[in-house]
Amino acid sequence: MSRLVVVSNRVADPRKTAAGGLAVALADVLNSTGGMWFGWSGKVIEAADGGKPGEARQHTQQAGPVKLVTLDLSREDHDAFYVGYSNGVLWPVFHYRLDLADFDAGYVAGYRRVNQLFARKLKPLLQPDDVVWVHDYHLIPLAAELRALGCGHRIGYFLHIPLPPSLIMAAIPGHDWLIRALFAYDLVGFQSRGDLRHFDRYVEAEAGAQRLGDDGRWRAFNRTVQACAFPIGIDVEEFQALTDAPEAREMFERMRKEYSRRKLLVGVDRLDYSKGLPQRLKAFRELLKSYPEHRDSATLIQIASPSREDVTAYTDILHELESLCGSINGNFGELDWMPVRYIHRTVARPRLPGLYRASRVGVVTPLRDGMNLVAKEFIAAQDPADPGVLVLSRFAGVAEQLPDALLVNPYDIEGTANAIHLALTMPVEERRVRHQSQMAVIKKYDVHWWCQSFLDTLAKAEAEVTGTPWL
Ligand code: GDG
Repeated sequence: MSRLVVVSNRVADPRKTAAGGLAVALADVLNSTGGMWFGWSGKVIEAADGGKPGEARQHTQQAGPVKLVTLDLSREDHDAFYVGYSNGVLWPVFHYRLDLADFDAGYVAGYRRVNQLFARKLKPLLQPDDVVWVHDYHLIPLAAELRALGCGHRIGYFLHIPLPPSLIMAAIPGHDWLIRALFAYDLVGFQSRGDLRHFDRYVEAEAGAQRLGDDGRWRAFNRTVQACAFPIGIDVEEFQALTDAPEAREMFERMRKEYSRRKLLVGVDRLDYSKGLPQRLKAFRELLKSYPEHRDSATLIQIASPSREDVTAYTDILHELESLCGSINGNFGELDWMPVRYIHRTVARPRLPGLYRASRVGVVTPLRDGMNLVAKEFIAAQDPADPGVLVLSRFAGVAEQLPDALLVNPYDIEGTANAIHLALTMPVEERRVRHQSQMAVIKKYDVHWWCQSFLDTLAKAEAEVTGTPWL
């Protein structure tokens, strides 16, 4: 059996399950075949401490059968590669936010430099039969850089965030370079059929690629790549076990007691402009305005865990949220009722399932999302006899899989308020039927399915050995 090498921007210790579903699933595979996880350590070396662009300090640690290899990046590389290009260009554009992108030429140079650095450091660690699985937008050109160094390995790539249509992609200077780099992989995976369609249309129209058969294979730039959709799932069993554990039960009991005559709505998100938080609060305000029967009753608990605080767009959204919460509570609150509980902290993972289960409505309304795992966690944590209702943005990848959620357009504030009202008043029979069908989907397509189906497809992909420099 070949050894699996996972490459991602951040590396998680597979012995620590607190890291959540993705880390657990990857750890399962890595533990069974033995393997290596390679990526950035999360540490930055200042220039004054010897940090130089294009250079890194490397650390190796054995975690059971898994070797963890991490790199400390120089300040200059970190700022251009991570803050600049990854989070200042690719993240906003791939989430359709051209207005927030900052196309500084220094950023793309840093992005390329760090991908070359990763390739240079990884290449000597690879064994001939290794299968390499690269994750996410930080590392699009990694396979191209590895190929340029003569790597003929089987290399797969999974994009966790959406891929926008060609006209949006085209706003990125050098977008053709990014898509060409994807052809250095043997298999490219997307979250949804919608994203896959965007890839297909781009490569056909802009790159003159030729479709080979109906299994997602494309030929261009002297290479064959297979492109498919692999919607990521959660570890349903692990999440249900977490729901039954003491910490979640205690959270559930506490919430039920405190809100005994009220109905809870819950939102759990990283504080990110893609998650549609201001629109969600406005929809909740609209609900209280248009449906007065929910005043003094419906309570929205919004957890917005801190994220990327070194990027300006994130501090702007923080202020907008604080002001919206303050005005809703000021205008609608009573002495003994606060409509919005806004928590700008990370809540311990074992408590989340209890919070989900105590809530009548899960509000997952991103403006754009690759998949969105919170929607699946909310479903997994419900009591099948008295389940809550999911109000879900049609612009999250997960909407393709969950047509029985109440699908909304998050930009339509009134429409979203109406859907929340429907969710709050839905009879238990209908809630049960909807929950049952959603549960069947998330169980079938769980994170183990995702991992296994990606790796099986990669194992069968038509691997080509090449030393062609791609860039
Ligand atoms: C990217 C894509 C895709 C959130 N707040 C807290 C907390 N969380 C956990 C949730 C969930 C995870 O973080 C968030 O997952 P999402 O899928 O919603 O979103 P992204 O972080 O944007 O992830 C996304 C995903 O990759 C996987 O491919 O689905 O579309 O954007 O597990 O529970 N966990 C804890 N405290 C918090 O306060 N413990």
